[in-house]
Amino acid sequence: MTESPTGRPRHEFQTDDAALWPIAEKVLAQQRLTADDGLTLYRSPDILAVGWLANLVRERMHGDLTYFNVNRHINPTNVCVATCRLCAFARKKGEAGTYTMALEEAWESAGKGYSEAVTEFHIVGGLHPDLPFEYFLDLVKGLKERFPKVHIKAFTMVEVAFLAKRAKLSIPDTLVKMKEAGVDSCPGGGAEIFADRVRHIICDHKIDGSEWLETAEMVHNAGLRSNATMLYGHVENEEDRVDHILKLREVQDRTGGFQTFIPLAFHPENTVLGHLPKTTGFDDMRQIAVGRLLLDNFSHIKSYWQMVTPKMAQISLRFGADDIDGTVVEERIYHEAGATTPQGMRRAELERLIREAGREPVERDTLYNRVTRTEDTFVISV
Ligand code: V47
Repeated sequence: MTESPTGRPRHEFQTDDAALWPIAEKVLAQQRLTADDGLTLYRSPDILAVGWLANLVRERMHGDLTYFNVNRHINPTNVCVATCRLCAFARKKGEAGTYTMALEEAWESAGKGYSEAVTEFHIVGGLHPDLPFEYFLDLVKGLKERFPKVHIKAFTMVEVAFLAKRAKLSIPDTLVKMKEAGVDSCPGGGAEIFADRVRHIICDHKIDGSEWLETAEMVHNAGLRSNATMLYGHVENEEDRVDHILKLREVQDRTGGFQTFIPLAFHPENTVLGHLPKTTGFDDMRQIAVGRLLLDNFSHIKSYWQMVTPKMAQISLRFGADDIDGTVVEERIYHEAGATTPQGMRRAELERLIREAGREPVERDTLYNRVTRTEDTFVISV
């Protein structure tokens, strides 16, 4: 029997899968895992042992603390020049069902969730062929003017690279303008899977994996933090997943600018890949655990409840996750692709999910500072 980082007694590591023993030794000695270790973790039949190891690391880093935030999603347009087979959200210009928010409309819709005093606007949208760069800068400026305390997490690496091209600016110059307008950090989308073979199938015509990683590095060098995602459960294999995670780890070694890793479970409905099966609970939990174990230089692993369901997000808090994202008023991208989860959740419900998993809820802002609430506002302790 040993003592866990939370002070509770813990039984020793147990498994019938001999291949996990050398990995367990490394994890206990806090040594870095290799690509081969990653493959072993993906292939092990003993999911509970893999989860035990990831939980050990999670508790070593965070004890019982489990983060969530109060945020609102804004998707300014679904018009997109890319033709990603993975996506059910985007439409071609002129197609039925397209929308583009007028700036006033976007600012007004942002205010709708304000009764719970959101601390973050999460802004992700299509690559619109005609909207000028100024539209996006004005969108952000207008939000900052109206909601100066709210952190603006806007534009994935794919959008940053696209807007730079449209504005005929370098990426660093584009980032300067975004920061001046009020962008505080960037979300982690668009990473998908970095391997070219997979990217050609699921998201051809988008920046390639190296460009995504280079853009992230430029974002970090510009003094902005960003997140990292991985879309799994489509045509990728275990080697592709390990390759993706280790490429993120390499960038993080250089910049330290990633805040959290978010595995995104593929939702096939209404996409060109609609014939593919949905991910299973085992795969979702394993993905969280392998992410936690390989990404020794990432502080946080987020289990995005919208993607894996609130119930699985709760279980994931014992498989390596220390964050379940936020209230997420009002999600569109996964709901177009068949997600059956609610489009938002109240703060109290998130806290209950976390408490019932035996963890301690901590409301955070986007940069993982603790948020304290009074009646209708919030205070951030840095
Ligand atoms: O890049 C699109 C994914 C991403 C589907 O940084 C799909 O905190 C599953 O950036 N099934 C955009 N996934 C969302 C994003 C994000 C989400 C949550 C948290 C954060 C963060 C960022 O959504 C895309 C793509 O990988 N996506 N379609 C689909 N059918």
